[in-house]
Amino acid sequence: MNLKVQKSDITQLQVDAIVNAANSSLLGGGGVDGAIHRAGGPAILAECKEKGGCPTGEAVITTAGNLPAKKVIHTVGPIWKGGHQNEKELLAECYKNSLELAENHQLKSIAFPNISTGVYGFPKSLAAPIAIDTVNDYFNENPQSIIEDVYFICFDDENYKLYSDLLN
Ligand code: AR6
Repeated sequence: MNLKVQKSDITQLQVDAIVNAANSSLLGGGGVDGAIHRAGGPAILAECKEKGGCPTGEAVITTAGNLPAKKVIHTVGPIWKGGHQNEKELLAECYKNSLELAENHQLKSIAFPNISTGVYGFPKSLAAPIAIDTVNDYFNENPQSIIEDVYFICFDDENYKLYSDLLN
C-alpha cells in the first residue's frame, strides 16, 4: 500500500472514498464537513439523517452525491480537552474504523483530512503521527488488505509540513 501526502481540497479528489471530519449529529457543520456537504449536495445529508448520528471514534458510510469520489466515510474525531480524555485513542479509532469500513465496501483508495485539527483543536503535531502510525499498524495487522492508496490531505501548510517530514 502507498501512503501519500497531498495539499488539496478533499472535495475535488477522484478516489474511492473520502473521509469527512463530522460531528456526532452527522447533520453538517463548518470546515471540511461544510465543504463536503456543499459540494456533494443534499443526497449526502439525506443518508446521514437516516444513520441517526455517530459516536466519537466511529464511522459510517454514505453516498458521495455529486462529488467525484465514490463514497464518503463520516467519522467523528474527539474534541481536544487537554489530552487526558482518551483523545489520542479516539483519534486513532477514527482512522482504524474508517479503513475497516473502506475495506468492507471493497474501496481501494481512501483520502483522509486532518481529523480534529481544525475546530476540534487537537494539536497538529500530535495528530499527524497518530494518523500515520494508525494507518501503518492497520496494514501490518491486515496484510491481505485490498486498500492500495491512502492519501493524507492537508489544507494548511503546518499539517502539510508535518506529514511530509514524517512520511519522507
Ligand atoms: N479539504 C481538506 N481539508 C480541509 C478542508 C477541505 N475542503 N476544509 C478544511 N480542511 P475541521 P474538526 C481541514 O474544523 O477539527 C465541523 O464543523 C482543516 O484545515 O473541518 O475535526 C464538524 O461539523 C483541518 O486541518 O474538523 C464538526 O463540528 C481539518 O480539515 C467539527 O467541525 C479538520 O478541520 C469537526 O472539527
